[in-house]
Amino acid sequence: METTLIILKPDAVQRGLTGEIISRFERKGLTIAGMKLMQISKPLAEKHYAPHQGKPFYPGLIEYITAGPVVVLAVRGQRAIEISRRMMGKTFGYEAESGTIRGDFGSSKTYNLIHGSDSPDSAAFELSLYFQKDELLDYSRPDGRWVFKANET
Ligand code: 3AN
Repeated sequence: METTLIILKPDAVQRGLTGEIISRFERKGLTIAGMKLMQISKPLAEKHYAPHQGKPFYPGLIEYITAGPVVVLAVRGQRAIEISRRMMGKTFGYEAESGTIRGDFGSSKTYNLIHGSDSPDSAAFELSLYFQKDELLDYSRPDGRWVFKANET
């Protein structure tokens, strides 16, 4: 079982797309283990995007992610990291395939609607940035046994 950090970025909130996007994770069968509406501070954004420091797009990235409220989610399930990345689509909306979140709703190189952790290590680090341990709830969905078959490899 994996838990991944998803952020519905300021453009997703401002464009009224949060319900649509959260609904996609729910319908995929993943479990929402944590969720909050918040404004990301500059220091928090700098911690999150430390690996991108020094890149030409870094200042714009910090400005964008701190520009307005975001919805932060902890999404849980078998292969949750890989599944979420596929659901998001390629980084830029104009390259992302239709059927993905960015492909269906994004056209920009900057405003790409959603962040999702790209590995187990980054998921653990990013979850620790945005959630206290007691904000992640451990429960299972009653339909879960029809989403993931027991002992499926
Ligand atoms: P992804 O979000 O698809 O994992 P990363 O991790 O490569 O993409 O980059 C992190 C964020 O940095 C992206 N979400 C995007 O907002 C921004 N970004 C990455 N590359 C560029 C670029 N060449 N120009 C502008 N923004 C970029």
